[in-house]
Amino acid sequence: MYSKPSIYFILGTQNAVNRDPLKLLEEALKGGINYFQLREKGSNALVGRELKEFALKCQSLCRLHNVPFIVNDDVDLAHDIQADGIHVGQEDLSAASVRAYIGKGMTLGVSVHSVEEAKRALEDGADYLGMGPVYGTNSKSDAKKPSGVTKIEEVKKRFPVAQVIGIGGITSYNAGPVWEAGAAGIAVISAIVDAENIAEEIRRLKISCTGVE
Ligand code: 3NM
Repeated sequence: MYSKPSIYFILGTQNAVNRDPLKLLEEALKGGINYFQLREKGSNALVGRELKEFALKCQSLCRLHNVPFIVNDDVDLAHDIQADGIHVGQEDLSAASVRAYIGKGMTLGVSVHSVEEAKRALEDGADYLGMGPVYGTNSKSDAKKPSGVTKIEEVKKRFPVAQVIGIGGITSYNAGPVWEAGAAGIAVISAIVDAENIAEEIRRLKISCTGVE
């Protein structure tokens, strides 16, 4: 499903302080991202009708560029607006119950941190596994200790066909080992949000995979 190298951009209004998140998303779409996840978090997070309106705007932009639109955590919102996918963590609803709710047509991503969690997520019907943090990150307040690419290697060894997306502190400078560990994609927030030239950073993120099977 995930053609390598997939660049998976994650964004919420909290990541776009003093900036227009829709402009950031549009630039990233024009730059060639392959997936987009709306992840609205924190004390100032949009909720209710405002969140839905914002989500619909993100979804329209993604559709224009033919990029799947994935919602983090909020299964009801994803279902309501017919998102292309939903991503859940270990603390959220169980992957099995999410899969039962959304049916087969929607992509299901699950964050995992070990071979055991990966096994359960795959049995529960996950289409891809988010694995991180690979490196240190400032974008997730409750992030676990970075584990480098070791966990990705372990999961790929046990489940060679699993679609793994590495996440956490990844930039075009340090993405190489993540591809080498077998990731099909890398998910980023700050590499794109903080880039001086978003299209150029996306190009470099893709090039960082060149030569890696
Ligand atoms: N999840 P950045 S790390 C959303 O480890 C998220 O599961 C993580 O942002 C995990 O690219 C993370 O700025 C933040 O480090 C990724």
